[in-house]
Amino acid sequence: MSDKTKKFEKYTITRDGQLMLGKAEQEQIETVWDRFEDQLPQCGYCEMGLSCRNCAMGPCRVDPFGEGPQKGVCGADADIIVARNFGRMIAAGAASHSDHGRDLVEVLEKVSQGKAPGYKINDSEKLMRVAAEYGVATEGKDALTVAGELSYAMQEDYGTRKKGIQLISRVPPKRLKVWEKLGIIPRGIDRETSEMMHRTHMGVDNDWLNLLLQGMRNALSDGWGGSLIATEVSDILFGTPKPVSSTVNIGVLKEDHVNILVHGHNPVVSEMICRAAEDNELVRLAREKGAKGINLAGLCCTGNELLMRHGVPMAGNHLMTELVLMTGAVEMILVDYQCIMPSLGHVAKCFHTRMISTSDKAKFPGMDHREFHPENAAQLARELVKEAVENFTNRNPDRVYIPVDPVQCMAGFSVEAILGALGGSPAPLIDALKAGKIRGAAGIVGCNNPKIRQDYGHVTLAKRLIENDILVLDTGCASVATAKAGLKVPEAIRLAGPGLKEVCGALGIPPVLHVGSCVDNVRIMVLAAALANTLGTDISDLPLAGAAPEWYSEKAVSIGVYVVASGIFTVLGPTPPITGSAKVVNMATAGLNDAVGACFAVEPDPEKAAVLIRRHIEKKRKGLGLSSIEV
Ligand code: SF4
Ligand code: MSK
Repeated sequence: MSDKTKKFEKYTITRDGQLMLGKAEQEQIETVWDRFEDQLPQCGYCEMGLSCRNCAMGPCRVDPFGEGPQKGVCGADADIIVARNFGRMIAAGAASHSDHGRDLVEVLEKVSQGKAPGYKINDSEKLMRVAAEYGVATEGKDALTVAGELSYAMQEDYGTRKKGIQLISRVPPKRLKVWEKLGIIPRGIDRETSEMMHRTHMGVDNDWLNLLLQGMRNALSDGWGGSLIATEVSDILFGTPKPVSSTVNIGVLKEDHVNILVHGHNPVVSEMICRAAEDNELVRLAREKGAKGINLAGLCCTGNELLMRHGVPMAGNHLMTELVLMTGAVEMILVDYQCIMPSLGHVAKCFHTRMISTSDKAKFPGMDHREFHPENAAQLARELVKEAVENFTNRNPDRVYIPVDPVQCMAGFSVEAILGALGGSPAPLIDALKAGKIRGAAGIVGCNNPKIRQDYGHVTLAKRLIENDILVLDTGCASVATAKAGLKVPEAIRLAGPGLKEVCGALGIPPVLHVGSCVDNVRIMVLAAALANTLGTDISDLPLAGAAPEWYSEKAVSIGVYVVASGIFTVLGPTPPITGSAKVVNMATAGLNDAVGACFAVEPDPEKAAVLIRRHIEKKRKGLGLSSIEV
């Protein structure tokens, strides 16, 4: 099949992706790329953010060439419409992360009440630390009592009447002053999203700049609120990640095993499946059915959560989720929520794979719905793994196609693990930055998007940065891309510049560190804040940058905005739908510099994006009085 796969090189740089696209074509199974091509040309008004359907007087659109209408029926012009649309994207993204966080807090509460059999406190040291941040008295109290009080305090944070959410206490004082001056200190987590939706209703906020300010406050309620809570509570319940070795790509599936995949974002379900897949009785049953055992693997971010904490292999990122089904070797995929294409149930019907949805918030066509709650999760996970095992006998061995070998990778770089590798404090990292061995650090985050050749943006950018002595920290689908490309093993230092090679070599770590899932972008923010606090400076003064080379989701918009509002320059691959307003574009790509000390750039070519990031990092080095080079 390999010679026939040449034409798929324009879709993906991955060998497994190309080969599986060949199988899809052979079996005439539609993929995300087919549907993308069917949509072309996509609506130009929508691409520019110039269409509005916020009320029933519309839908309306503004003509970007100045020939057609310049205002919607209500009188909203291009600037208002673009800013409103962008604000709603942020609200949706912030809501998604924050609601994910809330689900974890509710599990923490049930654990404290003894109503969540199978779940427990895994990191009580972190529990006590975070509880103290929330003002929960911990002395003389047992972990469950503290967990109950912390969960209450966190739930309060969602609707707090205080002037700011709790965890902005981690933000450097200089940054807080910036937010204070702009009036964008995030108040309650739910409040900011709710207010964003209110302001974008017809006839409310019709000042594009005021809308953008609320957009930043809303995104900050995600980054320093909902997402941060999601990460911290996941660590408390399931353990704070430590460096771990594993494997990645479609080759992690095993022909002679029952293969079960988890997909989505929230570890509440996948952790239970992980435990059930190790159940001796179920492994024995798998052997009785003719398999050698049970093989659990991940997809997207719930996979990242399991990879980070348990070294569970990773089958693929966003655009691999349909293709993995075409191996014909998957007995069951369990999904929770976010980034799960509604097409998956239909693709699965072409094979014996059973698709299971698990959240009351996320039902899908072609999937069986089996709802997880903290009370029933352990039991239900066992039942479902048993059903997956029983499904093994329905597999057609003649259709099994797992054409590649897996690639080794290392994951598990939480802030605690990074500081641990550095001997307990950021000081060695700061020394390496000062000495110029490491020029700076960049976070590469976000998704795949069929508009960009799959993984090309992530991998090319990461390679260019590490070869120029810039440490890369990545999350989400970006982290899976660089892992597949072999950048997440200590030996990858051969691709790094001399300084980064020396530092990573001495520590035995890869030059591209896997920091976690989408919500775990906050780990990068927390590390940046810790660096700034140690240096007594602001995050925006540090030689740091962010990039989302293949982003697609509203969550990525919220992430990008809270990263920039926190002071980190960020380069986007795909253009956000704001080009219909010159004012909004100018503000996002330049004006924000004056307001928050950072801005966005848009550059779909990762080679050029790398140059932008290197230039920015050298500029920041110069500002700190460190050696800098001309880029
Ligand atoms: Fe049209 Fe204004 Fe209604 Fe939007 S809010 S659909 S621009 S009338
Ligand atoms: S899964 S948000 S496609 S990173 Fe987090 Fe990947 Fe983007 Fe979803």
